[in-house]
Amino acid sequence: MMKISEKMHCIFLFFVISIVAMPEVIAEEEENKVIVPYGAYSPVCAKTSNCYVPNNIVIDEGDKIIWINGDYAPHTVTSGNLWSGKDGLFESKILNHNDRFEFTFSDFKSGIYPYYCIMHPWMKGLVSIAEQLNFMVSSKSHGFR
Ligand SMILES: [Cu+2]
Repeated sequence: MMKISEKMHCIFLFFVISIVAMPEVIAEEEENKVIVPYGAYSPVCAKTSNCYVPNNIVIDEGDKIIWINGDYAPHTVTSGNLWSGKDGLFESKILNHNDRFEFTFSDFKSGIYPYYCIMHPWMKGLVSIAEQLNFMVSSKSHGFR
């Protein structure tokens, strides 16, 4: 049998371990991932805008996005749109099943960047780069005190 003080010691250790282990969990969750789901080879995914999930990923300037092809058909992540074509900002190679494409949005202005798959014209996604709000600057420029 453990003494009460030993039990308390175990509980205390458990909390310490949880706190120490937590930052890693948070870091994992902060990764920006877009999945090409199984079935994106079919135009059905376009009906619910689910050819890239999430369909519109919101990031900050300088963030990295990882696209993963969870489908069994090959796909691409190509910036631009079907009508005007590639805009050359970012482009993956052909991604086979489970292939990844990583891109870091350094030196991008805030705004909405469309992309598509060159092989499946119904596959469209958006990258939205959030505006970097600086409260001090914006309140000064609006004359607040
Ligand atoms: Cu595709």
